[in-house]
Amino acid sequence: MKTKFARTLIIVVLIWLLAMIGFGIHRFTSVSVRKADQHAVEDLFISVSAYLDKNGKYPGATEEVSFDMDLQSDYILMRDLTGDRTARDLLDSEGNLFRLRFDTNNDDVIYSPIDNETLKNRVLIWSAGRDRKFETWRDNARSW
Ligand SMILES: [Ca+2]
Repeated sequence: MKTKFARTLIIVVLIWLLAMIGFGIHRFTSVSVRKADQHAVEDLFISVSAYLDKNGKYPGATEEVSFDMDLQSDYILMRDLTGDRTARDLLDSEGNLFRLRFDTNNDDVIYSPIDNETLKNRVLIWSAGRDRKFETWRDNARSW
């Protein structure tokens, strides 16, 4: 009876250990930034910067405002950016829109969405990452 209990206990512990190892591997692989999303962020950053240089205003930003605007890579922004009336939402590999923050009050400072520190950027772009959460940053692609 005692050995049967010990054997059962060993099996339960082994299953638990294997589950923890599996969970650890899953965690390890899920924190890295997807290369495709990082490339998409960089391409979008280049497109927005080129649009800004050419037009003297940010895509999707209607007029000068006293605050920095947050936008998403939806079809409205992509239509404005590309000039293509059939433009579609730009999605990351998890199906989420990218987020963009523009220095639309033109003070050469943007507040970081990570920690609210001031950054000397005109454009910030980021993704939600593999976990589809914008507030968890280890897996998010970003432009800065
Ligand atoms: Ca995330």
